[in-house]
Amino acid sequence: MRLWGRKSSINVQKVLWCLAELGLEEGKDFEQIDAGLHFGKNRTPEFLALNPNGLVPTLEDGELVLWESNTILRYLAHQHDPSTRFPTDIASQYSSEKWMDWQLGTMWPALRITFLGLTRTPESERNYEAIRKAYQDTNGLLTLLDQQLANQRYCSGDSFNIGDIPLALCVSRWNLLQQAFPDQTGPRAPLHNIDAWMKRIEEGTQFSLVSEKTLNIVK
Ligand SMILES: N[C@@H](CCC(=O)N[C@@H](CS)C(=O)NCC(=O)O)C(=O)O
Repeated sequence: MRLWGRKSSINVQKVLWCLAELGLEEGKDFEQIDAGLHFGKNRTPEFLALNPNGLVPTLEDGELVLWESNTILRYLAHQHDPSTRFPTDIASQYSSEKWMDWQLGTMWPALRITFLGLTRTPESERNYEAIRKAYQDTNGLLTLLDQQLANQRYCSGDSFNIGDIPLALCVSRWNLLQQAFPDQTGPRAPLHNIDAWMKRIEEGTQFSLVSEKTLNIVK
């Protein structure tokens, strides 16, 4: 397999983390190619032939080419999880799917405004009102996840599932942004079930493999 994408991208991190959970090793089971932002490569004709969006991550597995990070996670779990690291009973699977769609369609679009505004936009061009509002909107959205985690240990039940991967990467950015830019984000909602879930994830999964790369982005 070949994974195109820089390791600082949230969407590439999803895939790297998932590969690690499945016991797949860089250099042995897959190769990773830095692409995107200052690495470039994602607008070349060769890359656009793989992914016409010109975005990372893009995964090649033999003849199959996939893009859309959450779809790549679904594929990897389906195709490369002989030990069933991720629960596959129908209730767990579709609860996990639900949170993955929510992450991509609802939560990240809000937090992305704060993230890009504070980390990728020159200070003179930042819309601080929009940045703060998006952060506060994310506080409200994450309350839904916090409520779910009051009754169960992970997003889809009592076992870690692929849906936890995109959620935890967003929550990690939500935490780090507030720590790095408290005046611009405003307060972080005190969501203790999310805190306990993040601790379980930090201690019981391969999260640390990708989280270091995130620290550098928000500094
Ligand atoms: N919905 C897509 C979004 C992909 C996306 O926006 N990727 C960003 C990085 S997180 C990208 O390629 N940006 C251009 C770049 O890095 O040059 C996914 O989940 O894979």
